[in-house]
Amino acid sequence: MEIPMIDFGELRGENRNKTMSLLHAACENWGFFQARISAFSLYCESNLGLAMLTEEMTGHGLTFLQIENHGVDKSLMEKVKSLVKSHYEQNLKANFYESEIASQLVTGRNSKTDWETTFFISHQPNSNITEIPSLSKDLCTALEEYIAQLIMLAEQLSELMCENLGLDKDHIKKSFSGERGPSMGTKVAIYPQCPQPEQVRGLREHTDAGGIILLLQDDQVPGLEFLKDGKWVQIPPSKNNTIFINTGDQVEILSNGRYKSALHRVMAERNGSRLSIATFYNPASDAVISPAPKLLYPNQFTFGDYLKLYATTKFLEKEPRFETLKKMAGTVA
Ligand SMILES: O=C(O)CCC(=O)C(=O)O
Ligand SMILES: [Fe+2]
Repeated sequence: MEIPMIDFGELRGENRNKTMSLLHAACENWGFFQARISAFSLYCESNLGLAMLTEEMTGHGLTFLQIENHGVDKSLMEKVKSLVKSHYEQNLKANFYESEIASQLVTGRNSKTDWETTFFISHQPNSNITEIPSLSKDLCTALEEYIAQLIMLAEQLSELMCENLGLDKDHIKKSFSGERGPSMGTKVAIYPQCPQPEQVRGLREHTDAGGIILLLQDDQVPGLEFLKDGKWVQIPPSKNNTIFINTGDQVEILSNGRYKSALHRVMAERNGSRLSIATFYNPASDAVISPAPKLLYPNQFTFGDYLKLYATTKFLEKEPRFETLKKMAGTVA
């Protein structure tokens, strides 16, 4: 099965409508897709992004030209992946294989554990990156640069989803904002090579609690699977410059069920350790979530009132009739 691929470069120019339709269909029918992006497409699409990018570049001594170059993004991703792998080898691997999770594998009592080793970085509203034990300065810097780009991508995606849903383009962002804006965080994970993968899952099946999830995953070792039409679909390792994206429970609620959060899991693997860096664009903990009023059917009207309206609109489209009913809500007798 071919996983939908959204090319962000196509969001400018003549293929925009086609790409927007592809994105909408991926959100409605799959709940996940892959994105081909470049720093250039991010920079072109979003004014906000441009401001942040400039700030970020200035902060890290990058020049404008380098960021415009498609290759920079790719090499940053490669750098992040390779530094995370060394960090695992040096700081996490030995502990993992000595841990209770690993020792329980022998006794076959693993149904309630996940064969993974992780750390979580929060970015917004507050960063905790300096508190994470043993992160090298290089890894810290690379992660911060990478994440700054992902924040732009997440916001851009939230706007595109709003546009496809017929909402104001900042609807998701506003809904996810508590006092201090949406929450963003990154889970850095390695699923260590597993001698008995049939005994345990890398990560048991679940849907994600939050909003939009952007995943940079291993380019060699597979493991991620999504449920689609009752069947588990294997997501192949990500080659080149692709990011894998899925939507969580809050997007399902906000979109009134249009964009469903899909069930997924990570299989443990016998042949190699799998890297995954998942960035979450989530509501703040004090954000109040509800389905977008525009996406709700009219409610609380009498059928008698409906019929009165119907009498004059029977041969017209039903959608404007529904909108009129919503405006009448509370005013009907
Ligand atoms: O590691 C992955 O590929 C997926 C991780 C995931 O589903 C999660 O952390 O919620
Ligand atoms: Fe997940």
